[in-house]
Amino acid sequence: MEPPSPESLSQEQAAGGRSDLASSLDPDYAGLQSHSFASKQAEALRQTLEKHRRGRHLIVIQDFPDPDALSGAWAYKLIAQEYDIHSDIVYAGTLSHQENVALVKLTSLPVQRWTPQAAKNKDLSIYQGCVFIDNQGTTSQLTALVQQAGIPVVVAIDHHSAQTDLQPEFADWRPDFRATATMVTQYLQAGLLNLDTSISQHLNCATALMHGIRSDTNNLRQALEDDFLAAAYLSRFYDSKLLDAVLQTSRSKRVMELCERSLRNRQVQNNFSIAGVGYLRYEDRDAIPQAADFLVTEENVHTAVVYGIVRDDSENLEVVIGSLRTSKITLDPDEFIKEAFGQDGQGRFFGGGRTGAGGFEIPLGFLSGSNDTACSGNK
Ligand SMILES: [Mn+2]
Repeated sequence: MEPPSPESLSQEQAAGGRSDLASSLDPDYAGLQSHSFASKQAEALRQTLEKHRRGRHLIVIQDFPDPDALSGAWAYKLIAQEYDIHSDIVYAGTLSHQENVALVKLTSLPVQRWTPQAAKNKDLSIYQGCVFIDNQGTTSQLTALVQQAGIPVVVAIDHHSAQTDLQPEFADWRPDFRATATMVTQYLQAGLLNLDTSISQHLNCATALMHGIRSDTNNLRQALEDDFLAAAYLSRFYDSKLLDAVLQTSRSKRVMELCERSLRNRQVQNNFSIAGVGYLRYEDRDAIPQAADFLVTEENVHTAVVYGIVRDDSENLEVVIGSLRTSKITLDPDEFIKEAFGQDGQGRFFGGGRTGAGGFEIPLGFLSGSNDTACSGNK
């Protein structure tokens, strides 16, 4: 039997009827369908932004932001600026991946770290709205604070499968998309912001978006037509030397050591490679996905899972965190992780994913069986 093509897989995963319709049409027409959907979404976003003119919004990205989230949030901030909306991009965890640190530094990406402790001392009443980009609030420790402060969710733009029943004023969910950066680039193409290469912020943001698309599509190897079209558009504005500089950052010694540990500890069974790396420092947790990226390159391995234990001192608890990487087209990381680990007492999943990649985070109390609700939710 023929394995399903990436396209048909993504259509199966797609929400709503749009892709079902598109799949029955010829490829060119399907492209047009996607285009008109994108312009409809851009128009809806424009109307929402218009309503919030002169407001101030908080853009929340995941605790450990990746290039897709960082660049998508930045482009969104620039778009919102056109409507005199001032927004602050914040994350609660750490920028630990060396490439992400380089991206932020080299492009002067306007992002702020708000630890949950620091966030408690912020005056949140200055924000009339909250925005989630490349996430749905489930991967940020700031979500609870924002909700407690009663800040309404104005916009949510994401390509992960639905994680929660968040009801933003404007929602753009495209689980059949590889990258949020692609979705946001389509807003630019629809005219929400005209990029201008004489403005260095625009040039840098276009470069960041290019990096975001590349990194969420496995260097374009899993890219779909929309990603290539978005990248082609960005190619008019981005700075290839700057992107080169971001990509040339080297791995830290600790990342190398963790890759070595995962290589030593791995167990390969039925094409799955699984490695526990024991305890690691909180700020080194981005080494886990890098180790998984590495293990999945071994011959006869299609899926790698690397996990370790980090201590979250602010909450005084230990958390098992892990990453999954797969090249197996028929394995849906999101489904796999949700099925394997289930939900916590509040119905929140311990993890999720997108095409080819997924991650999870499980407080150790769950594994020791002290949380009965969570355990029963797993069955
Ligand atoms: Mn993403």
